[in-house]
Amino acid sequence: MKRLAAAATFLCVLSAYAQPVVRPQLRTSDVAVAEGTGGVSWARFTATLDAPMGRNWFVFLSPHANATDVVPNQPRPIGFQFASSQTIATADVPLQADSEPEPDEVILMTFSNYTDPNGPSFERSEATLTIINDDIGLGPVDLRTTLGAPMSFPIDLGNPLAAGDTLTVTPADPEVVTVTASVAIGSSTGEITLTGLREGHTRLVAEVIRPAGPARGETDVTVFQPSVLVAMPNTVRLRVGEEVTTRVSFSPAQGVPMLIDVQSSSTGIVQVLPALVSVSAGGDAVITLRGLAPGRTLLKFLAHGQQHSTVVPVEVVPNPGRRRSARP
Ligand SMILES: [Ca+2]
Ligand SMILES: [Ca+2]
Repeated sequence: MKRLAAAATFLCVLSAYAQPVVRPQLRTSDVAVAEGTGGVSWARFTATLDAPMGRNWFVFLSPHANATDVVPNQPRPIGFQFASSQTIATADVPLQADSEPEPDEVILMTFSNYTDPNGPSFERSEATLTIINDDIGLGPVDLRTTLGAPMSFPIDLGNPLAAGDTLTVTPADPEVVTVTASVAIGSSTGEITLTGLREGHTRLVAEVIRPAGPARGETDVTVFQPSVLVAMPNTVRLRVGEEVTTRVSFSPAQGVPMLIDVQSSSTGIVQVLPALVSVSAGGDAVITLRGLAPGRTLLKFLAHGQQHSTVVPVEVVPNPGRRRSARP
């Protein structure tokens, strides 16, 4: 019996040497994706095993703690799920797909259990995710400019402009505005200058074509005729206690509502209601004046954010009816 047992042990040891345990090897590649714009976008890693694991097996793929563009606190873990006979699996990383221009982000993604002796052997312990900026900032969201007057505003590319990059800024309708862009090589910010060629509306599109991927930004531009403030009537005469209305508008009309301040040089002679009015798009605003005491004053109408103003002389005369009624 002893001999038989010894022979069996010898055969087992021999068998173990003859069939060494071979762990499958896991391979994965680095990934580079454009960030995306609006909600959440996804970066997909693919991992391959050179042989099936023979059992279900999962490995986490975790972004480095400093990663800013990976959506945190996901309900489902990020990683590779291999079924028993499976040799290829994918892991999707959720990205914050915002519209902010920002530099490309390089994130180290680490396998959670790459030292597990019961898992596969890992070709490497981490992979790199590069999130490529796809956003350009173009100053205000809605630009308004006066016909013929050059206007400048900032442009932000997110990444420094490289010599091999191509920056273009083009209007959808080249008959409405002419545009020049100025960003120095090695800088991420610069200036755009546009000049209104005719009244109208167009969309401005900025694009940087880089070897790693394009970035894009858009804004709306509206070109107006130079306009002046017009008050009707342009002189006012009223009695003490009397109320009259005056109207103010832009000529030519502006395409958006505009705020107008109304100031009186003597608040004791005439009361102005209201002192701040909004001129509707393409329309006018109504101001009520009430005579307080006999005298002369000047009403000044001032447009917010523009150089336009106009002045209306006002005369308040005594009210004979009131004088009579005041006598016994
Ligand atoms: Ca984006
Ligand atoms: Ca962004």
